[in-house]
Amino acid sequence: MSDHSIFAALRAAFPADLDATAITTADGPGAPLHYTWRDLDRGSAMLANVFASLDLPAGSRVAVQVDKSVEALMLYLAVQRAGLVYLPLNNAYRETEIEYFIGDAEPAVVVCAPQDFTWISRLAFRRGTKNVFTLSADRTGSLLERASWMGDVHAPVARAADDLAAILYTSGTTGRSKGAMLTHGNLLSNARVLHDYWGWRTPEQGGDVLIHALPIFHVHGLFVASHGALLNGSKMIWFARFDPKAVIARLPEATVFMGVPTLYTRMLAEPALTREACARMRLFISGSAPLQVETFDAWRERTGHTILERYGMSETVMLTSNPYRREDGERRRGTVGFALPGVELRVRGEQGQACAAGEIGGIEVKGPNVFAGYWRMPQKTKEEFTADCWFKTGDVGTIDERGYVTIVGRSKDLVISGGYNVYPAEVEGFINELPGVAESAVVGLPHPDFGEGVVAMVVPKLGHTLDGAAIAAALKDRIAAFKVPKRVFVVGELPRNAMGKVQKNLLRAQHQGLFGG
Ligand code: MLC
Ligand code: AMP
Repeated sequence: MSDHSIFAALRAAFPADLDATAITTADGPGAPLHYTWRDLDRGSAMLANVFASLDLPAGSRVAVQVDKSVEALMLYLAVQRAGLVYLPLNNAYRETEIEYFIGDAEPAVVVCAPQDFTWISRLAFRRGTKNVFTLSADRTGSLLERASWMGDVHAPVARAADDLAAILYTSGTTGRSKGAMLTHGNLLSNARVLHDYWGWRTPEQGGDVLIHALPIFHVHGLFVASHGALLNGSKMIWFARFDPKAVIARLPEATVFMGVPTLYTRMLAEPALTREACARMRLFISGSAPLQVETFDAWRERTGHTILERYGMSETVMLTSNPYRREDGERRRGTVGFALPGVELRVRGEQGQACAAGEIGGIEVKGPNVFAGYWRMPQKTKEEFTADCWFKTGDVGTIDERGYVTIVGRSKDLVISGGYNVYPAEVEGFINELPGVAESAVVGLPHPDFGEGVVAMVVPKLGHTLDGAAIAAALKDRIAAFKVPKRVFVVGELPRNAMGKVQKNLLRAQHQGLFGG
């Protein structure tokens, strides 16, 4: 069997000089800290030896909800090195959300922040998880304590292309959250394609330095950004939190930056963002949410750089990208570029018929990057693929004659706020459980900072009085704060069509200018 392990590929790309700096922290406890490539190798080996010492069955899941740190990245590498399955969890998730993920994925190991140990270990042990460790951003916690007793040599476990590497939970338009199963083949093929397509530079070409300012529990920060730099043996300037002023101050040392649109609009609000600050930069990449054409234009005007917008999702990693090289075409604003090499993308009408160039339809994809299915949901998986095995993305768009893909909307009822996905059905479910609530409707409205802002309309039960702010406060205890509506309106009834379906388009139109977006 040839080895398709994502870890092996990343490790093979480490530079010959293992004592060169791989990562410098820009914030967080003790910053600046300098980690060499040898540190990444030894650290991931020691952590992988912790897993080896636990004698875990093949395919065991390691669920991780911790603050961003270089050690958290090493933990990810260690899970891959040990041939286990990584399950990253957004650190905004609350108890109800975590309980579901742990119950569904049945991880053998859970790693959490020390301050969450009491409640997470309680629910993990109840669900049969035997090992719960802690990891803090200040490099304390039981995981590193255990690792410090371990040897720093570990033979990476070989993996086949279709072996599972990670499970990423994505909420659904209806029902429960689904765990998208990504294989080593998915991650590796995508990382290699992006490495080539975005022209990562060899040391002879001057090399690259990535500013990493995204969370590492979703595709964008974990795979696209981290794999990108590691697979090129490139240094990262590591931000645990995005701070526009601090990031701009480090641009002169960097060549590549990746962000969701909110990061770009927040940097544009800083006078320090100038051509001079960006003089050494080679590439700015945006994704995870639509980049407004105003942002694209303002960025070009201010910095002289044309943002490269790309499109992807948890189930598929990256699907399309605007061209990097001039000879491949221009970076066209408002589009997400071409299907990446090896990715097939088509647009289909509601009856499954092919759409002509420029005609709007559902975006369907195929390729080595497309996931292996939803964890323990064969029926759901089947529904999301066409009979001829194309994955239905739930995004709606067009392809023009040249092959540029434009996303015009979503068939899935999804709000993307600051690059985080919020499924209205999930939030409505939580609202409807609150006392005195008859029903609710959640929509996304244009928001100048987050792109879309979550808003709820709530109908009280007969004889009950409700308060919008109190509803938002009650939700904060139950769901991640980014999902909590920024505004809650108490209304007499919801507009419905003849079929009884809530007309969310009317609600959106009615409140369009709420955030001044
Ligand atoms: C934070 N808040 C948000 C929010 N982020 N509200 C709505 N949407 C968001 N995205 C709220 C918090 O709950 C809190 O509310 C308040 O804002 C301040 O929190 P904070 O933590 O200080 O916020 P901040 O650090 O400013 O975070 C904003 C952000 C962050 C834009 C930097 O959201 C972020 O890093 N987004 C990136 C998401 C990402 O990586 N997506 C990739 C998904 S992968 P309160 O009420 O408590 O004050 C994917 C596939 C692909 O989609 O194609 O890439
Ligand atoms: P997630 O499930 O968190 O991976 O989010 C994936 C979704 O984000 C996609 O299905 C798209 O709806 C959206 N998305 C990602 N990149 C872009 C982009 N560049 N433009 C518009 N939407 C995007």
